[in-house]
Amino acid sequence: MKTILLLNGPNLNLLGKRQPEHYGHETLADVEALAQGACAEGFRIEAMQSNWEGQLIDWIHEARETAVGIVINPGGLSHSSIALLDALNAFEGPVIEVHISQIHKREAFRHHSYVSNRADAVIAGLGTDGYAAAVRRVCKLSA
Ligand code: CA2
Repeated sequence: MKTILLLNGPNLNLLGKRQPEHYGHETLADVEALAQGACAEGFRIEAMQSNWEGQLIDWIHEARETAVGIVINPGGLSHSSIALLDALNAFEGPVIEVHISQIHKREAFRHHSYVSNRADAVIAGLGTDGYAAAVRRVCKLSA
């Protein structure tokens, strides 16, 4: 079985509980189930969420040995974290960045993502469907 690491960053544990106008009504558990359902045969999802930058970085380091690809919604760290970018640069497989909302239609400070400098694809504005598209892409690239 090949493992895809699904990483969600700060505040995404609140999905479905607040701000539905930006992030919809689905919960993080719904997103993780959606991602698992999008896996091709022979792939599985390992889903993690943290509000801590260093924890996300440690999981990315571990993924160097355990995962074929990473699907990541870095949350607000997208717009601030060079350390997260550096960690992803040390990972060799495909990295797909997902944003539930269309960040380019929102405040100017959300328009730039450091993670996009490493990501093999960036999906924004598809709602939670973006996670399924990202998982399908990793499966295709890692088949
Ligand atoms: O659109 C996205 O997925 C974002 O990555 C979400 C981040 C935001 O900082 C990015 O600019 C775009 C915020 C995640 C916060 O999620 C919440 C969900 C429900 C309630 C409150 C926050």
